[in-house]
Amino acid sequence: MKNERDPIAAWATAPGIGAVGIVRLSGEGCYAIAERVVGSLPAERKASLRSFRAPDGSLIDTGVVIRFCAPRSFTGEDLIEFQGHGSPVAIEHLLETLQRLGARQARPGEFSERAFLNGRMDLTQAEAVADLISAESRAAASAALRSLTGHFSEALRELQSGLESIEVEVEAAIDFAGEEVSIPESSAWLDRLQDLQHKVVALLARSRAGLALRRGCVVVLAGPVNAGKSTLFNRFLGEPRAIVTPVPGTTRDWLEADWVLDGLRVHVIDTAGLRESDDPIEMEGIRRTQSVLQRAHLILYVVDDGQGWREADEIRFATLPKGSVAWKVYSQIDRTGRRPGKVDADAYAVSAETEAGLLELKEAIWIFGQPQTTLAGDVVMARQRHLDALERCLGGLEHALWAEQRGDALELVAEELRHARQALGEILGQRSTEELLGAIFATFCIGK
Ligand SMILES: Nc1nc2c(ncn2[C@@H]2O[C@H](COP(=O)(O)OP(=O)(O)OP(=O)(O)O)[C@@H](O)[C@H]2O)c(=O)[nH]1
Ligand SMILES: [Mg+2]
Repeated sequence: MKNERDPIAAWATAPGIGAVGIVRLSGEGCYAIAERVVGSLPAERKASLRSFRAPDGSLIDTGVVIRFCAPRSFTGEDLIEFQGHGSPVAIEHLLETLQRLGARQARPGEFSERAFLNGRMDLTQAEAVADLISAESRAAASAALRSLTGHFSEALRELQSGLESIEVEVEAAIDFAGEEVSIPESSAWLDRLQDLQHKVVALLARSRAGLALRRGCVVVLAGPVNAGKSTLFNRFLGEPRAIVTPVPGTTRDWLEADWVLDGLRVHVIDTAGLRESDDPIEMEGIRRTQSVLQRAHLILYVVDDGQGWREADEIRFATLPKGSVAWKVYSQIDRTGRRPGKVDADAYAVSAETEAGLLELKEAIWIFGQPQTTLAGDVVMARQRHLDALERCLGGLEHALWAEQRGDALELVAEELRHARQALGEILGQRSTEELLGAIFATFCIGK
């Protein structure tokens, strides 16, 4: 993303009538523009009363002007804040004047984007600014603040430097291979690698909980074809949203809906049944199921009790994404006569047809969702892209460990470690593309 420095202006307070209306002006040459509106500028960070005037000398408003000098400003550039009366007419007039004098209307999120590009904050912090503004609960605001003040970035940087030091040792072992130099045993860094892996899993859990604060607790229904997932989905929502038929492979695209369960915001997703298939449409559906599973806080792995728990289910269940909780749900028990309700710690028996056992399952989901949406101590505000990158980081660490255990070449281990570290860098915006930044900042509000 090119680092533009031209002066930009925008309304910084919420649009509409208010006690105070703030306009921000930032970029190269912004002092000269501001001087033509208010006369002399006050000293740095000193609030002073001024008249705001149009080029023809007519009065626009009176208010406080504050000057921030680069790099000690929100954007890291020279910046002026005009704090006038909250009159939409006066504010529009002021903005029009600033534009006539050479400033450009800021794009949504452009102030934050500049703050990021000028190193005032990393990408997770810039995102946290937007998340704080749009937080719908105190818990969400508090998690956003935790990210904004750097808790998330710190944890990521710690992981990065831990990984870096392991990489150095692995590289050294590669360089000195075969020479008569004593190199550290691999067990020295293996332990640390495992330790890092646990830390990534823990951070993933904190981030997932943060995402839940924004989106609600995400529950995904998955499992083999014809298990009764869509029927259960419809029962949860209380309406026939998903198509249900006796044909295996009915659901192709995944379906999602918001479900309020006794005051708990749940985002529930129905997916295509999992099986070996040659049908390209169904294969695509199954591929999508796999990607949707990455978003889950809770996975309900549904099987038809009549078919029972099969070996393929065991394998799929064991390879569900780490960091989310998975329960087994034996469905259609009206046809098998199994006792409804809790089977064991993480298994439930239900009938979507007769609703037997549904109450217990819903209660369990409700209890599960609670810590995710209440003020858990160290939750950090996160976004889907953070979770995706953390999952990729974890994948890299796992591959590195496997490669080591299999006795593969150390070059392979080093390569996997590098991937893992790069994934962390992406979250912080250290390796960001113009497209990614554009997509992130475009969702911000204007003036932020
Ligand atoms: N008796 C009985 N039949 C059920 C129950 N749940 C689902 N069924 C039937 O089982 C068949 C498959 O149900 P679906 O809900 O479409 O199953 P699914 O898991 O979504 O299947 P796919 O979308 O193909 O993966 C349908 O004929 C349903 O009517 C149940 O609890 N009891
Ligand atoms: Mg279905």
